[in-house]
Amino acid sequence: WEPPVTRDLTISEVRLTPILVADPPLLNTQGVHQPYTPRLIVEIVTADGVTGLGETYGDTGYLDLARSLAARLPGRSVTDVNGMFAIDLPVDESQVAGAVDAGGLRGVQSAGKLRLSVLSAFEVACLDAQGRAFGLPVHALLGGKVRDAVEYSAYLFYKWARHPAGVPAEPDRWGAALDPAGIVAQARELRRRHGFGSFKLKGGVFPPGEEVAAVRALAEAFPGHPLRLDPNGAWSVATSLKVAEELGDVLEYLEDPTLGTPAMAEVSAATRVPLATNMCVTTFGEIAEAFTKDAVQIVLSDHHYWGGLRNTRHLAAICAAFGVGVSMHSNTHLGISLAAMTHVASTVPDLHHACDSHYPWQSEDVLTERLTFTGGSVTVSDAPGLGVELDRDELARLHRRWADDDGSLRDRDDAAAMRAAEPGWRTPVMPRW
Ligand code: GKR
Ligand code: MG
Repeated sequence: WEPPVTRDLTISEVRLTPILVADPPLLNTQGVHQPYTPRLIVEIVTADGVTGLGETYGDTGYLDLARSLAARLPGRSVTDVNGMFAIDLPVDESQVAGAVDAGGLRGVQSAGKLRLSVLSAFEVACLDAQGRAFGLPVHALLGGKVRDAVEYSAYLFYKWARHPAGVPAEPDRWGAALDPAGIVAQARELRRRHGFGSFKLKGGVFPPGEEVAAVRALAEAFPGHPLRLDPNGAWSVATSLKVAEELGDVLEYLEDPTLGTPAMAEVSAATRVPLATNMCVTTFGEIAEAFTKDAVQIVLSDHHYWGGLRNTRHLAAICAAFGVGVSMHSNTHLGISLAAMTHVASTVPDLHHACDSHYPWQSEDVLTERLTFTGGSVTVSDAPGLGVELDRDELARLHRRWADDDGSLRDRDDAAAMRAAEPGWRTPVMPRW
């Protein structure tokens, strides 16, 4: 018998690196993506020199809170994740206001959700560090994978060919997609590059009839493939029901057709099209009302604001108990988050819908090697930790971009980006249609 190798898992240092990442002019109901979007890269270093990686939103409110949390961690262990979640981390209202992004596309913002969105990156970094120290993949730390690959859907966006004139941006190789033919061409290209077998269209951009026509065109181009439409709550109950009626034969589900649990429940009661959400069920506290009213049939987790990978599994267990489906949606993210999503998704038994990912839209990443989709899926890594490595030169370059910014891009603001093209643009009052 030989004694096991003991490691010192005490946190010696936490590094926070805010970055700005290139983003194409993708349209949503609030406006358009800015040419660069903020993300925060978290590194947790142990006394033994093992470094764990995490990623979350980089907007100022998140960054401020991450700084307070980082200061409290040295001396604690990377295995004490529950203890980290119990740290008293006061959030003030100005931080909450600073963290509201894109008019609430991540649901209602609150101090609790802001706190969890920050903690999630630290949880992922702790799990990555543990995995590297023990030689185990993150999925093993979560109880083990039940599948070897996680399926993602193509995330289709209406988009302009370029950011508005005069706005500095990286070159865009995708071209415009502003009508059914453009959306089908985009879907074909995403399928050609990554093999996706299901398609989600971000709606709420054009009058519903035009978006119905785009989904019909997708159904014709890809017969039998699962299709979803997500207007981020831009429609009234009546409009939602009309769209459900018109697309009922081709939709896998409608995602957040209307805003708020009571309105979603009204739609749900009057259609057989399943409803999914990443807007009305975004915290544990919102589950009871939504499930008892049968407002949604599928909850789309986002490990960032649900508070990490363990909470995502907790959510999946609650959904399973209520016969509600679970899957994942995404916000603009890089490879650390895609790896984290893939690890946790690989451990959830009842994952019956492909997750979605913005990753194909991100031309930049902070990894030495990008993650790839094969046949629309990401292979679950069995390497220690998340199985990804940081490219320090790229991290430094994207951080310099953040440091050089005058502050206008450090908080995502899709409405402000839209005003560069349409000076009178205001965040629309919902429902828009
Ligand atoms: O990136 O424009 C976008 C999306 O609208 C994103 O912000 C949403 O949070 O993709 C998300 C969704 O599924 O609602
Ligand atoms: Mg959504």
